[in-house]
Amino acid sequence: MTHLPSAAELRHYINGTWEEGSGPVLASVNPARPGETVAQGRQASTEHLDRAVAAASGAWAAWAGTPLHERGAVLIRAAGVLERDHENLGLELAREEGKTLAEAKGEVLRAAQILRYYGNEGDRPAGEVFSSPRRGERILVVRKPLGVVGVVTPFNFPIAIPAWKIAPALAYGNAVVWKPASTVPLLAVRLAEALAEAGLPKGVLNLVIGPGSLGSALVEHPRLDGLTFTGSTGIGRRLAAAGAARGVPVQAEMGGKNAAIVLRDADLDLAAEQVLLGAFRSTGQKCTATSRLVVDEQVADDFLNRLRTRLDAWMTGDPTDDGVHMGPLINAAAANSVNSGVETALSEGAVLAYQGKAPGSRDPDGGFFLPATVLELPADPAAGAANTAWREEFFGPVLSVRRAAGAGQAFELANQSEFGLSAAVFTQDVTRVLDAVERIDVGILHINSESAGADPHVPFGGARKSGYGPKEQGGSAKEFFTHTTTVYLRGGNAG
Ligand code: UN1
Repeated sequence: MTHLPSAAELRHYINGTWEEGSGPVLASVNPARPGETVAQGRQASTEHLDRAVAAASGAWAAWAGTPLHERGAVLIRAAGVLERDHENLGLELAREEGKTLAEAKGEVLRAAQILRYYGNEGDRPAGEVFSSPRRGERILVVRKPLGVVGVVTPFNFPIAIPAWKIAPALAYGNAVVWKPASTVPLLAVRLAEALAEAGLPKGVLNLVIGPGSLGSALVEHPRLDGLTFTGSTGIGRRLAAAGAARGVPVQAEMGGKNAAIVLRDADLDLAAEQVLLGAFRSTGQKCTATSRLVVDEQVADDFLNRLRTRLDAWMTGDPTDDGVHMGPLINAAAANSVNSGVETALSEGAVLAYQGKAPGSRDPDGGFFLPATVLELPADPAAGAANTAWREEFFGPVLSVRRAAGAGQAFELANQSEFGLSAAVFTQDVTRVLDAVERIDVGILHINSESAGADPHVPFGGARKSGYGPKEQGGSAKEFFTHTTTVYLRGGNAG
């Protein structure tokens, strides 16, 4: 019998001290083996939250007064800690979240890359200088931190998304109170430990683990100066409304219903490989995952056959096993919600174009597995557009297909969504590419690569109702994590 690692202890990080919680027990389980507890502790109470906000509030001015290069050096040291420990952290991430070991280790390294990017912010321009219409004057635009920033993060990237919010928050001189998704608390503890080991001063980052109500209490807190969130559309909109009611800026990165568009001249093997990865890697649990496929009717059958051939070799199972491509959903509620979405789509006229194999769900200790599923939606334009699988984000391994008569119609179908996060276009024709850039209304457009994936040095975020507030990453991050002061600068003796 293999020896299971014992459950790690969950604690909260407040004002530089690791504290036990006082609320109900909170445990994260392995979604591939729900009988296995990965980490356990007690939830933080609102009293912990209050002290976390007070600690951040007391710490931020000194942190903001620390040179940006010194703040960055802490982030760069934390990146080194994650790189050093990425094998172990990757295994913990795969056991707690359910993505494959390769993806999990990759995510830890990605978090390190993000910390390094913001760690070097001191070497980049720190504002702007304008001419003045008056003699003897220059106009400067300088940036200042918001103060105490709340960070609320989702389960699907337990360390990379926290890093891409916390790193810019800290680099620009804010102090943070962080509430991670309660399904992946261990990786949150690991990121906080890495920053503590790197020498982050006490109070600058505070971690409180608990239920969603803790996130609501955070946005309602009178001493909060900003809140950044990634997660579901419903919760994001509620937090944004609560922030607006208090005059607190909110950045919310929410839903997607991202389309891959395969035109008739595409390299079909390349497209099939990329659509497979976009739709099914991480079990489709990415806001950037490909959940809609628009394929030119002239190549649709050929393309779908190539996709099926690849899906036949796509293994679903324990994500820490070799040879597995896709793990479970995060929990039973997620698996049930995806299942009922598929049932509704079928009842509305969708046809099962492919369904893979997944470990049995009858085993009481079995994981929250679902098979990779491809649905072909009704050809009738109104019925296709109205189908649940075309409109709603399932956040699971389900791809919905519609056929288009040429590029023009394909782009129209791709735009048929309230969301506009990312899209992927497959074509070899530069004229079609230029047309896609003009016509497809998304925040992130991939040409001949899958709809997911993002580099830290360029903006990330959606068009339409996918996001609220400034975009993330790259030069965009400062739009949320700082405000500007415009300085009319004149000498004392402008003669
Ligand atoms: C990616 O495409 O690699 O929650 C990252 C999400 C996004 C991150 C996607 N905010 O899935």
